[in-house]
Amino acid sequence: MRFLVFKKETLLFFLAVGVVIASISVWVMLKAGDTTVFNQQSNREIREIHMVTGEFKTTMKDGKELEAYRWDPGTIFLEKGERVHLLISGINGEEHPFKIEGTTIKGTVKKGEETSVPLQFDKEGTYRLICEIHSDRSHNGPMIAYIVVD
Ligand SMILES: [Cu+2]
Repeated sequence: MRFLVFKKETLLFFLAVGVVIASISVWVMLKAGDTTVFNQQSNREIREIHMVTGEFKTTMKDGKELEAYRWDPGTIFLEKGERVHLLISGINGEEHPFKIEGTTIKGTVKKGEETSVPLQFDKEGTYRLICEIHSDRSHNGPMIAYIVVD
């Protein structure tokens, strides 16, 4: 009875072919992985949240007028790490210079214009969007919106 015997050169050839096939397989799997990640990111659109500047106004019995500027909606919710474009439309009030507490985000919303504010938070928490000239009751506010990140 004879066993199948290969020459040393033949064995080396098969070994080399095996290594090449394994390498190509690994490369294809990695490329497929890359593509999947890429598609997930590009298919995931940046969510838009729309906000307006509004105004509450009333006249008291003694004729005195009260008014408060507001961001509307007054609370928005984001997931941690989520990318959002906050689009603020200036309706009431000539302009509203704002900042977002705990960040370097600043800007101004002007009447008749839309201000785009890109948002992405790495930490959970409640961040206040504050109008710097209508920050409290004595300045026709409080014009504060709450950005809740969880
Ligand atoms: Cu304001």
